[in-house]
Amino acid sequence: MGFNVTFHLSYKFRLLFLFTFCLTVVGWATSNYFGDPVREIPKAKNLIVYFNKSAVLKKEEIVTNTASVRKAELENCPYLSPYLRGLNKLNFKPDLTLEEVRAENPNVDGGRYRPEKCKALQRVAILIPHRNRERHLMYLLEHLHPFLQRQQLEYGIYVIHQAGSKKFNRAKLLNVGYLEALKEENWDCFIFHDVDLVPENDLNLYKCEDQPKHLVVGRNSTGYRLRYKGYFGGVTALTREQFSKVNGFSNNYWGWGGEDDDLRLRVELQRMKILRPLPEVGKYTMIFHTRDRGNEVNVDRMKLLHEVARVWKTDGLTSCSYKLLSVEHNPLYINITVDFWSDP
Ligand code: UDH
Ligand code: MN
Repeated sequence: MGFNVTFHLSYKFRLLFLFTFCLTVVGWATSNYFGDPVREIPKAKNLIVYFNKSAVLKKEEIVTNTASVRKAELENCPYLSPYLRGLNKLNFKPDLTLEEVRAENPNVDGGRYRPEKCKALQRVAILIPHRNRERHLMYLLEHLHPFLQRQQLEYGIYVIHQAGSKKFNRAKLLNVGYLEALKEENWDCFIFHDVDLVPENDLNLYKCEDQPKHLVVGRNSTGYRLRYKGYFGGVTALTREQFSKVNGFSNNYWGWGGEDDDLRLRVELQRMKILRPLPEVGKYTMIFHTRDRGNEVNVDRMKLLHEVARVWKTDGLTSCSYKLLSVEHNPLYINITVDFWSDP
């Protein structure tokens, strides 16, 4: 009997509990509909954001997965890009800013780019010796980025900046550019590029051939004619191997002139031949400038040119010492700053 009463009581109690519980649940559930709408909206929003987040995450996973698959399976880009336009009249807007150039090139990341839809035929490092030519650099970047993208190249633009105000050394800066660029990518091809020469024709391909290539056949300032027979300055293209075979540039040309002829002699000593595009293709506009302070004519250049055959093996990439001050990945180019004057 005692057992029965306890059972009975506990049964009633359980019924009451169930009833109260149901009321609470119904109350809570309806409060979602009848409660303060302003308070409820963030809840719903959070829920949507949460679902979206997980959906986005999933999407990203899919994208990265297919991207890695795609990277392995990407077909080679065609020998001639379908985006080429040929000769183009250049226009240098006086009020252009670097910010605008940046906005026009959203696909460039830290000075580098690679085509999305195909595997580039070559990975190309553009090396630009630089000091105190910021406007020229801005115009070159403005034209070069879309130009190289139309050529479907994988590329990086390196600006090698000489610190201080002592004599400028274009050749040594380019050696530094080669050595430093190779630390972050095994580039196939190197384009040694004056900051003030802007290519007019995108059929002038910024890639390397089986022989060193000279890309500036003519510029506006010389009536688009080769400056002199054998001229090998302004813009040149050498593969990683071709440049290393000649031990790079000489490091001993301080001030203007001779270093490009020196490189030509090194190339010829290795029995390589210089290639050039057709005159219509190898056209450049040189942005007008006068001679820079710190880059006065090098009066020793003839003497140095007579020694190339004797010294090329010991003067070049293998002996290029420098003080690296910084490497910055700017949006549109990689800036390498060096000092040559604290060498022992
Ligand atoms: N450069 C600099 N800063 C300098 C000197 C040279 O950035 O202070 C770089 C730059 O990339 C330039 C390249 O080195 O394009 C070659 O130097 P340059 O443009 O002075 O050589 P170029 O042969 O002119 O074009 C020489 C003097 C021109 C005098 C014109 C008088 N008619
Ligand atoms: Mn110049």
